[in-house]
Amino acid sequence: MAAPTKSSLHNNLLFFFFLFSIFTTSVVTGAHPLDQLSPEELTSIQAIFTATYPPDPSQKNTTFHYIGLDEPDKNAVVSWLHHQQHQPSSASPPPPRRALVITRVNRETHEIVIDLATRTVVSDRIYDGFGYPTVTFEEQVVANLLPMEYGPFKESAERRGVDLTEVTCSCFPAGWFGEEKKRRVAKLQCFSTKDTVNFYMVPLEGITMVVDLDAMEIVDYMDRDEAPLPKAEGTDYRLSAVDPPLGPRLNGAVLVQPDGPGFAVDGHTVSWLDWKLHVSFDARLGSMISTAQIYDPEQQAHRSVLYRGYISEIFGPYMDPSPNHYFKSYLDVGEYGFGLCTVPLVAGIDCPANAVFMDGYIAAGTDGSPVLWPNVVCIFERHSGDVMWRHTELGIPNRVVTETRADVSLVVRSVVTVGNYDHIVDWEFRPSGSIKVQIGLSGILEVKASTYTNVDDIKDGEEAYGTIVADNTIGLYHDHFFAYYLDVDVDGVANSFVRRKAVTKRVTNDDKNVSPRKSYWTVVPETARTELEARIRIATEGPEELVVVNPSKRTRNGNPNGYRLVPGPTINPLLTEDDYPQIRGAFTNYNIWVTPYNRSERWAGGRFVDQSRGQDTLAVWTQRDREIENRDIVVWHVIGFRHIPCQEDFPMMPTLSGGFELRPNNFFEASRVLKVVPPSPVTIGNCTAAVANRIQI
Ligand SMILES: *[C@@H]1O[C@H](CO)[C@@H](O)[C@H](O)[C@H]1NC(C)=O
Ligand SMILES: *[C@@H]1O[C@H](CO)[C@@H](O)[C@H](O)[C@H]1NC(C)=O
Ligand SMILES: *[C@@H]1O[C@H](CO)[C@@H](O)[C@H](O)[C@H]1NC(C)=O
Ligand SMILES: [Cu+2]
Repeated sequence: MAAPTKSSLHNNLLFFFFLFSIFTTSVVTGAHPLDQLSPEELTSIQAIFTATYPPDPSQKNTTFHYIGLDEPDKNAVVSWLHHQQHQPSSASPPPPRRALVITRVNRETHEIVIDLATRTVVSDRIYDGFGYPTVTFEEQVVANLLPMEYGPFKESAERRGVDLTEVTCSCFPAGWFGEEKKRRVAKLQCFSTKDTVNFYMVPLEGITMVVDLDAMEIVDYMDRDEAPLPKAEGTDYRLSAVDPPLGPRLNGAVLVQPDGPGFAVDGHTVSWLDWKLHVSFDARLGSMISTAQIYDPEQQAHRSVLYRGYISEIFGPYMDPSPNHYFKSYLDVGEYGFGLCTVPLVAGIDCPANAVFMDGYIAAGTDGSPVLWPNVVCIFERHSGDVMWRHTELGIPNRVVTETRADVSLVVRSVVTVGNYDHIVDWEFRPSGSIKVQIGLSGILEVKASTYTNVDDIKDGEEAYGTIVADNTIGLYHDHFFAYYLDVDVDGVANSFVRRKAVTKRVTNDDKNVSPRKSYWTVVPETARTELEARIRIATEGPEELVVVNPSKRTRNGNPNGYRLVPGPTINPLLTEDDYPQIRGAFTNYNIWVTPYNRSERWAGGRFVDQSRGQDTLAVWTQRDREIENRDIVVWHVIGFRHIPCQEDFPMMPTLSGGFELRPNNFFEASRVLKVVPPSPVTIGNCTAAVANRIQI
């Protein structure tokens, strides 16, 4: 989000992935129709593609921008799953495995669907609307090197006293600012790597290039508003390079699970306690949770909760309108690919010692062969040190009753690094039946170089568009919006979205009711009938509880079975609705949207996001105001962080986290944690797990 992408950081990563690109074949027993494409399938797609479109030497080579599972028919997946659970002995045919392939050939974007069983191209559609597919790593690598051979840039670098061997450049999406003409371009800006790996803190301010990505050449050059090169000293974040004295020092700890992990992984299906969920990885969307169900011992059935959940799009507009920065308004999922930008997790640190890792494969670039993306997802039991539930009872004469239970949950994590920003993406499943979704922001701030070194340097009438975070360094104001796709299926697909509004009532005294109270609040539930009735700006609308219910299923006490969405941090956009970035990021205009399920509507910012013109966003789809009552619905939750940088964000940012929760609401007859058996105390050899000591005072 919000970040220069590509860059030498990614060059190195690409190199790293190539080292891993010899893949192994494994036999997957628990195949699931939503499994990501396997390396064998990707290789087979490559062969089918080449057989159908023999290479034409007279033409420019094809580039693959996306290869992934073509979303199977939901009804077919649901009935396959149902069959698996109820008649596991008899085989049920899974829906056909199909791939969606997005290519560019001769400056045209193709959307090709390939059937893997019949090995045929089912359809090949040329997309000639606005917007382009995800930029490939290879394109970025090539584009980022263009300035090194470009005369005007070489002169600018020399004038700044910067050696070209100590320069790295990054591609930035160009966005759309009202231009009529279509041209597939990106912007380039460069940084100094002299004396630091944290080159983002040392921009060659004032230089912006435009590169035509199809012709792969620089077509526009600007060098203006030059500012001094900020100093590299103190920016390097590697422990080995941090200036002493270091401190404070942390003590170590170990996590051991003598009985092994409490979860099982079969193919891509994870079982833990009563939960069963599918975890997959997509080049565009990154990690995805699918067909999450919870076993209900009372009903003796697996009950559906979440058909699919993932980050559908992000929006990261920056607030400096000047020529070198105005275009920074990122839609990273569609522009760069959250899967493509997913990085290998560091065992023991990014994920605890008891984690299990999953790999992904990505096929993109000129070749289209599968490349292993190792350790893209980790799954672990979190022993958080928090309390799952407790009570101390002091109300019974001569007795004290204390019951307390440690909180244990199952976390599915991935890390997406888009240029400077790192996103820690967590899906946490709890014994209570709740799903907590969290995003952590870390990495490096996006800065611009400036003549300012002190707030007193900013004269009246001047704007810094950010905070002076270090000498000659401004951390620009910006927002981070995350649009989550939540295809909630509360015990079946036909659901409704209910807004339980809390309203103040005056106490009316009559003969039967005489109260000294003047007021109270009560609940007025409103079921949203159509899309426009379900759009919510949380900050400005009254207090309400948001619940997805299954209107045909009730508890014995008559309450509709539901799952409640406890919203995350929300901000409202402050750009005007006619501003180009906001037109493209219009899916952030509300924090909640509900749409009828439609397999084509999966990406909140549209299918082709790079240089899109905002014609294919969630905000546009919902204008049809379709019916959403008692049908298969999708909830879109847009959370956000307004980032006013501060000096503690320099030279790197301590993680800032926030999230939301999907919590059972009259889904079960009673608390789901009452009967959860706590873990036995752990003993290793002669040691017993440490128990906190009393501090003597
Ligand atoms: C096309 O690809 C082939 C094989 O990778 C390569 O040798 C050739 O130079 C490419 N042609 C163009 C025009 O890029
Ligand atoms: C499904 O979504 C696509 C894209 O927004 C739209 O063209 C189509 O009409 C939708 N189908 C239905 C039944 O709403
Ligand atoms: C530790 O355990 C071993 C065998 O399990 C035993 O021989 C030894 O005495 C124990 N040491 C202590 C300090 O309890
Ligand atoms: Cu930020």
